[in-house]
Amino acid sequence: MKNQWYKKACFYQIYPRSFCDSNGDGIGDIKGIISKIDYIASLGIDAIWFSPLYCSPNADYGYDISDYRNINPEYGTMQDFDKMVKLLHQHNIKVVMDLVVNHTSDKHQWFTESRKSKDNPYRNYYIWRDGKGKDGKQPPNNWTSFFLGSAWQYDEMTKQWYLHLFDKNQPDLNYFNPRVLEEVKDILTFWLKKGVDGFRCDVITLLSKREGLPDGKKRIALTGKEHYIDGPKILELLGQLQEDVLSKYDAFTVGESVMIDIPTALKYTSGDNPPLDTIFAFEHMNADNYFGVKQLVRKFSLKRLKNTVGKWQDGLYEKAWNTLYWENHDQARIVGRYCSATEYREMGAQMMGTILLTLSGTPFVYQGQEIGQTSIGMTNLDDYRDVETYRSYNTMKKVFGKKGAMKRLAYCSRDNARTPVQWNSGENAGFTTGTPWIKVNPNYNQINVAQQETQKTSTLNYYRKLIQLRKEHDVFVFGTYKDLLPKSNKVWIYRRNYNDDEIVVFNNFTTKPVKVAPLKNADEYTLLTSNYPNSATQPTKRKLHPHESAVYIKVKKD
Ligand code: ISL
Ligand code: CA
Repeated sequence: MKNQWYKKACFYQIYPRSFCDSNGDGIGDIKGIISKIDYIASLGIDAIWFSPLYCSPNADYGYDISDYRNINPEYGTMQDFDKMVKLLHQHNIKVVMDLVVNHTSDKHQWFTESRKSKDNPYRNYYIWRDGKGKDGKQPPNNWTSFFLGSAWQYDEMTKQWYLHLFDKNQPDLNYFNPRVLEEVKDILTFWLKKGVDGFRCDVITLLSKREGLPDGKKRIALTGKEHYIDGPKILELLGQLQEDVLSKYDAFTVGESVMIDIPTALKYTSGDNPPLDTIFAFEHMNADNYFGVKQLVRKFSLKRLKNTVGKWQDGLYEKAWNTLYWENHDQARIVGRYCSATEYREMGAQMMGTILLTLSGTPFVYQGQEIGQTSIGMTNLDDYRDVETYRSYNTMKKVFGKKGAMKRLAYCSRDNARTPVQWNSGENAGFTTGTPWIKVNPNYNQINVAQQETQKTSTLNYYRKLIQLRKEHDVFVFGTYKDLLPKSNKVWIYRRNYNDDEIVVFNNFTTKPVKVAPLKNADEYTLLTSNYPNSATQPTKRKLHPHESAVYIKVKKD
């Protein structure tokens, strides 16, 4: 029987480049992480997902891997890594690695070999095709990249095109070739033998492309997606990884699953030996855009968010296991998206934390979220570092003009999440003594760890409290979910039941007081926690404060 430790666990995500720099080169590193282990442990989290630490030319900062078995020298050595894992394990913190195997870097030896000639032994590790048109100068099909533009790159050397669903420096691996999966098994085994506890599997549902690579239906974004999202052989590939490697180590997996619906999620995560333990779904991150395209910014709607979250809470309940997240290295900070970044900023950050930690699924807290860091919203194009940001800017400026494009970047660029962790009010927020690789958010004087350590009511201490409560009350983890006011676009009030336990969570998404009706038998409940010092002690008729969150628990009679 598999050990399902992850169900009761709370995760922390570290994006190493921006966490803490130990040697003044402006780049976060493993020694920096080691120096913060006591802090990480003090959060009460049980596991860490590390964004890639492997060797990478940094076209996509680690999501383009040139060596799967070594640590990026910018981050340290394998000895540093081993030491970090040992220390984390001593603190009972599990280590989950990023597994990026839809593509490699174009500097990976497999690819530098592959492109040399059509009969190179590595040719078939990637997806090469002849172009269309008289001289073969048109891409083989109409698929577009996640980073916009064609998903094909022409290579002079052999006069063929290779597929890249992401940047042109990230050629897609060819899973039509069974050798490739064998290589992945070896990579997994290598890290599992070192003692890591599992993998966050990057864009894992894209591995299997449809035979013949047919043209896709034309769309605003991701033309071709029906031919590789949840593709024909994907479950078989994942099944093999489970059977031959992962199950032998009882390793945990969470699969990043772009654009899948609930029935598809269930195929991956339900049943006795599911291909994945759990997935990251995306739908709930689209409450402020049109068609799931983040650049098509739209006013946030609480109703949209609640509908989506509710659907997933119910859809997976007792069938499969869910994850919960608001932030990661690909999302702008949640403060400023789903709650106000100006008025009642801290209350909003805490409200989003309350919801994250009182729903069903495994919560993931992204570095800096626990202090309510906000998006930087840079206005100068040169200050951006992210490849996706540049590619999306180039497309957007044609549609929205330069100004419109910059405005959208400021709102949704991935670099919003990649500014350094704000440790204190010293130079560069205490992240580095050198020049940071990406700008520090200038608000570090108001928002930083050191200051929040000293305040009882800080967002940091609020997260700690909620993480602790989740451990103490199984109803937080395993309870049913019911939205008590699904039609409201102002408040989110839900009830959760598990055995004889019950909690009711109140959240005001507006920055104004909102009147709420009393719960039936309000006097049977008591306040467990809230983000205001003066929340009502029982869920009676009253006004919720701006961005107030209050968790009530039903008192047991005996
Ligand atoms: O961030 C996105 C665009 O806003 C997403 O479409 C993102 O590209 C998608 O979620 C896949 O993300 C993962 O794979 C990418 C990498 O750039 C992301 O950082 C990673 O999380 C390619 O490896
Ligand atoms: Ca460094």
